[in-house]
Amino acid sequence: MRVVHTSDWHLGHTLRGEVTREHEHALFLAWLLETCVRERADAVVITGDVFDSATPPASAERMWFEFLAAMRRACPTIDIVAIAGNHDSPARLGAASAVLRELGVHVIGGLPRTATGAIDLDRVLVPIAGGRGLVAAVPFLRPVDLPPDEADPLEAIYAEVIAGARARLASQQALIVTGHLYVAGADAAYLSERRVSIGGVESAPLRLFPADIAYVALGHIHRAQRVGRDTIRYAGAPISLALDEASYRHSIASIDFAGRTVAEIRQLLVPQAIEILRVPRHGAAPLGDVLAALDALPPRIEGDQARPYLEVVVALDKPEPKLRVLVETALDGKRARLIQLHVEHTGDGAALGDRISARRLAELDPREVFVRLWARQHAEPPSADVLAGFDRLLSEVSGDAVDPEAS
Ligand SMILES: [Mn+2]
Repeated sequence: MRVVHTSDWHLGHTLRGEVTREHEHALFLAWLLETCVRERADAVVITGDVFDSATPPASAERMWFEFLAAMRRACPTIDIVAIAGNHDSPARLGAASAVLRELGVHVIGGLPRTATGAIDLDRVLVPIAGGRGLVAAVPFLRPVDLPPDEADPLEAIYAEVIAGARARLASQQALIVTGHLYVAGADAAYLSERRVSIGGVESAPLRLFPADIAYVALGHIHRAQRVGRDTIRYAGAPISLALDEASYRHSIASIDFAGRTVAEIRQLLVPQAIEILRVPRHGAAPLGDVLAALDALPPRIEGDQARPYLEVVVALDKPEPKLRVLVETALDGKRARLIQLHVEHTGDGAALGDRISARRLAELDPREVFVRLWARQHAEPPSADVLAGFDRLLSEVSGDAVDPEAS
C-alpha cells in the first residue's frame, strides 16, 4: 500500500492581502495529481489547512472541488482523506462531506460525535486501499470538540480513537493516525504558522502516538520534518507562505507500507513555481546600493504569471521619507514584484540607561532624551529643522507656547 501525505495548502492565501497564490496552487495541484498517478498511490491524506481562512474565496473552493473531481477521474480507486486545520472552518469544509463520501472522499471538519456523545468512529475511522490501511482521521480540535470533564482532553480523545481503531484493525491492516497540532519537539522556525492551543495546551506530547501506529500524518508546521521517530511526520506546506521560507524546499511524503508497518518513506520535492528574491541577499544594504541592485534586475515580460516575489531591506542612517517611492521607481518595468520593504536603522540601539548613570537620568532634559533616542536609530544626528520642530512641540505641550498663528 502506498499513501501520499500532504498538508497546509492554504488555498486562497495572499501575500500582503493582495497578491494571490492561485498560479502556484494550480501548478501544485496539477503536479500532485500527476504524482499520484505516476506513484500509483492508493490513498492521499491531507492533514489540514486546506484553505487559508474560514471564509475562502469562491475561486479557492472551486480549485478544491475541481482537484477532487480531477483526482477521481485520473485515479478512479484512490481514497482521499482530508481533515480540517486551524485555518479551516470545520463546518464549511465538512459541509459537502456527505456528497463527497459517495465519491470516496472523506472530509472530517469538526470531530464527529454520535447522539450519545461518543466519538463517531464510523466517520473518523476510514478504511483505505481495499482494507489494507485504516486512517484514524482526527481533525484540529477546537474547544467544542473537547470533553469538558477530562484533565487532559487531547489525550482522552486520541486514546478513545486509537482504542476504537485497534478494536477494528484486521491482522495485516496498517493504522494511520492524523493530527493538526504542534507536537513537542517539532521545529516551528517558520513564522507563517499561528500559535494554537488545544484545551489550554500549546504542544502535544509524543506519547499520544503509541508505537503500534504505523504512521502519524501531521499538519500545522509548514516545514516538512519528522518528530520523535521516523514515522511521525509533518508533510509541510507545498508553497512558501511567508518570504522567510525562501530557502526551504517544499515537499510531500510518499509512504510505502508492508502489512502493519512502514517499509519506506520518500520526500518528493514540489517544483517551485515562483522564485523569491531578496535585495541584498543577506542583511541590509545602504539605499544607493539597493537602488543600483534593483536597477540591474531583469525587465518585465508581457503576460508573465511567475513574476518573482521581492523582499528589500534598506539600511538607513537618517530618515528617508521618499524611500518607498524611490524603491518603486527603481522597480518600474522590472520583472520582480515588491512584497516587502524593510528598513534597518543604523543607530547604536542603546537604551538611555545603558550609558547614563541613574543619578544623571533624573537630570536629563527632554531635548537631550530626544537626541539620544534619535541616535539609537540613526547614525546621523538630527538636523536643525528637526530640532526646531521638537522644540516647538515641547513648548506646546508644556503650555508656554506662543503660537503666532493663534492670535
Ligand atoms: Mn497551516
